[in-house]
Amino acid sequence: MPSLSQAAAWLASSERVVVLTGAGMSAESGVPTFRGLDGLWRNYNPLDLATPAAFAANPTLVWEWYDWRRSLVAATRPHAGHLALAQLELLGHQVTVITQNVDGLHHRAGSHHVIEIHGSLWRMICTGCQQLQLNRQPRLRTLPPLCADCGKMLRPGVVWFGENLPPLAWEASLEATREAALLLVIGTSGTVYPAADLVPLARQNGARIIEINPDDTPLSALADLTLRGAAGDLLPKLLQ
Ligand code: BJW
Ligand code: ZN
Repeated sequence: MPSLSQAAAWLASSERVVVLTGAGMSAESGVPTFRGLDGLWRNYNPLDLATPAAFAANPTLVWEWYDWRRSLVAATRPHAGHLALAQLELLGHQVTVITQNVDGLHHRAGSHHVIEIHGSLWRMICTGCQQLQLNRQPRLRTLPPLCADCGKMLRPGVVWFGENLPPLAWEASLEATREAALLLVIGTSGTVYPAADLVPLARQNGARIIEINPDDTPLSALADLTLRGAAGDLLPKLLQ
C-alpha cells in the first residue's frame, strides 16, 4: 500500500491521536523555523537568543526579537495543515495537539486541545511579582515592557534552554502520549528535549508513529512510516 494510503488507514482507525508539532508546522504560514536557513534574525542565531543568559545580558535585544516575532505572527494565518488537524476532531477523533510552537496558530485554526509546552508569544511574566499577563498587541510601546503593578521588567512567557517546561502542561503531555493509539510528529527537528522524548514514550506504549517532514530527523528511525513533504500539503491529503 502506498505510504499516504497506509497512513490514512492508520489515522482512520485510531481514536486517540496525539500530534507533536514543531516550527516546520508553521513554516507555510510564513513563520521562520529555528534551524532552517531562514531562521537568522539581524545576524543572530535564534538559539543564542532563546536563553536566560541572553535575556540577562541584553533584555532589550531579546525583547526586540520577540516583538518582531509577535508582529510577524500577528500578520499570518493558519494554513491548510492547521485546519486539517482541527478538522480531525470533527471527524470524531480524540485529538491532543502538543506543540513546541509559541505562535498560537493551532488555537486560531480551531483545535480545542492544544498544549503549548514551550509557552506562548502572547504571554508575559513579571520578573518581580511573577504575575502572568496576557498581551496580544503586535507591537509593544516600550521595550522592555514593565509590570503595571510592581514596575519590574516583564519577560516573554516562553521556555528557554535550561528552564523547566510548565509542569501541568508537561504532565498532560505525558498522559496523552501514553494513551495515544497514533502519534503524528510534524515539522520538528527532534533535537530539543524533553519534547523529543515523547516519541519513544509513545512507541513504548504501543502507539503507531507517523512523521511528516521534508527532511530526515533523529526521530525518523522511530517512525513506523514517514511522509516526506510539507505539512500544509500532506495533512489535507491524509484526511481526504
Ligand atoms: C517542515 C516544513 C514543512 C520545515 N512541513 N516540516 C536531554 C539530552 C540533551 C539535552 C537535554 C536533554 N534534556 C534537556 C536538555 C537540554 C535542552 C536541550 O534539549 N538541548 C538540546 C539542544 C540538546 N532542553 C532544555 O533546556 C529544556 N528544558 C529542560 O529540559 O528543563 C529541565 C532542565 C532544567 C535545567 C537544566 C537541565 C534540564 C527547554 C527547552 C526549551 C526550548 N526552547 C525553544 C525556544 C522557545 C521559545 C521561542 O520560540 O522563542 O523552543 S528553542 C527552539 O527549539 C524552540 C522550539 O520549540 C525548539 C524545537 O525546534 P523545532 O520546533 O524542532 O524547530 P527546528 O527549526 O529545529 O526544526 C524545524 C523542522 O521542520 C525541520 O526538521 C524541518 O525539516 C521541518 N520543516 N518546513 C513540515 N513545511
Ligand atoms: Zn510585577
